[in-house]
Amino acid sequence: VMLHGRYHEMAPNVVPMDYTKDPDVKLPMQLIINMPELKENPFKERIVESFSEDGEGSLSFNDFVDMFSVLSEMAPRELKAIYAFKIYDFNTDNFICKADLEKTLNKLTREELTAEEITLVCEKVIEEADMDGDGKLGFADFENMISKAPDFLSTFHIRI
Ligand SMILES: [Ca+2]
Ligand SMILES: [Ca+2]
Repeated sequence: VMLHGRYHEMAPNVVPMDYTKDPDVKLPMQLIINMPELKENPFKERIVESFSEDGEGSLSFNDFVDMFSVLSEMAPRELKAIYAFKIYDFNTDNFICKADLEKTLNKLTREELTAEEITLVCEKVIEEADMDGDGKLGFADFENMISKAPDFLSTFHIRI
């Protein structure tokens, strides 16, 4: 109920109060990423994109509810891990490679590290987490990584 209110208030002229008829309404990414809960999140565009069923970043009310349930502090860690993996996999090849991890770290550290520092950290993280030795992180490697470095999940907790 509260989420419907939030969804409605972003575009009162577009979002009906009555959802019993399942209206075909979507709100553009631009509106969603400006919500106070997301505005400061360095991954906001990636987060919204990964919940957008049409893949273009627009969210139906259902997508919107899914997004908040994964981001909520009550969501199971495993579920957050699945989405974090998806979000950090910038080139969507189902692996976190060195380039994905560099982008991730740049965002997580808000570009406070030098390029050399980022490269060093990435190499170290991959070396430690890469259990099958293929030089990139599959989902099992990724879970291994976040068990050692829970900060990788911290950006996926928001209060609503
Ligand atoms: Ca990738
Ligand atoms: Ca691997």
